[in-house]
Amino acid sequence: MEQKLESILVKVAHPLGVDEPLREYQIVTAGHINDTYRVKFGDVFYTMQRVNRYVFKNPKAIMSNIDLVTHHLRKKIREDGGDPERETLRYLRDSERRNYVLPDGENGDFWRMSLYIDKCCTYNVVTDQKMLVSAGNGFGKFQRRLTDFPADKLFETIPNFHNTPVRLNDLFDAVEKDACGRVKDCKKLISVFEEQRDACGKIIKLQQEGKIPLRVTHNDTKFNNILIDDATHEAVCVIDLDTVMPGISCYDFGDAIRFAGNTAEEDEIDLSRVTVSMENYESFTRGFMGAMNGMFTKEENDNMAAAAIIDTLEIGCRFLEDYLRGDKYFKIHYPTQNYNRAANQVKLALDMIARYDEMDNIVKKYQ
Ligand code: GN1
Ligand code: MG
Repeated sequence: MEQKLESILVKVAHPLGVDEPLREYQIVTAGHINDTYRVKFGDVFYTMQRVNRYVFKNPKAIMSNIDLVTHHLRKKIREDGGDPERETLRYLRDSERRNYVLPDGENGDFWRMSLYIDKCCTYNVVTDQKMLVSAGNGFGKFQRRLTDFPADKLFETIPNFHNTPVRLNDLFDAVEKDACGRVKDCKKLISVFEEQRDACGKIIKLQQEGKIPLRVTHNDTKFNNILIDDATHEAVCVIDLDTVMPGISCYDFGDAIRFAGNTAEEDEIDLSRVTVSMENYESFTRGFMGAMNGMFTKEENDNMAAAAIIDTLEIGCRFLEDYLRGDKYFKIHYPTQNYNRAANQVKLALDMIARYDEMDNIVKKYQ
């Protein structure tokens, strides 16, 4: 084991009341933002994370949100006859009830530690439709259980997180600055964002006009942000609660489709493999809409399919912006990965645009 990291893990665990010896740890590679480790102290497994302070300017606000939301969820899960220790995250606290540790002082690394939920795992690609219906159901239930949560108690941890027009403005600003001289290689992708710019503002405009409600949403509903039970393939627990804040339900649907509806991985380079799987789309829709059980408004239902397209373009735009600015936000494992991710999302969005009617009809079937 690397000495330095090992001693940091011990230093973080100690104030959280974990004094057993550190037996093992593994790096968890899923996720583009935080550093995640699966660790074992004594006989017990935990998840430990170093929160990315470049992305999250106010990590204490995130932990306050998580505290309130998981408390509310635990109550709801209990009422539904579920197991709150398995179906939502439990962060450890220090003697002053803080659910985080700053081992090197206020401005140093920001750590947190949660109980590890065993006998389940996450998937990057969908291997089984049952998992997907259940994941849709899990993300839907997450929203349903938060419908009576007082949203004004939550901090907006990343402003304009799903404000697609603002995201596009940021991209065009990066194009103008061309900090790394990369614009010349991205002309084709940039032109797609220029063409789609107006269409991308549709949902946020409806929300601003009061026609689509703000709800408490997850905002990062990737398929690998829900734990799936090893034996039953049922969704167990929604994880990665960093971006839970007031948002638009359609984007939670759209983001899930962007990831789980893709026939290839998010950074697949062979774009002929990148298409929207209608089978995956329908499975997720069935689970998600079923869990919300008619609670969406007409405007929300009418914009679910459009949100899948807009969200796919939005994330593509963020990957491209990051590539143009020099890969400061999303972790990369090789130099052009953010470019490849952007090209992948654009290809997927164009495929969705061609199949919009089919997607919209599937939502109508389950609304
Ligand atoms: C990031 O950390 P992770 O991998 O769950 C990002 C999401 C993007 C996603 C793209 C805080 O999520 O918004 O949709 O990558 N999270 C943040 O895969 O920016
Ligand atoms: Mg995340």
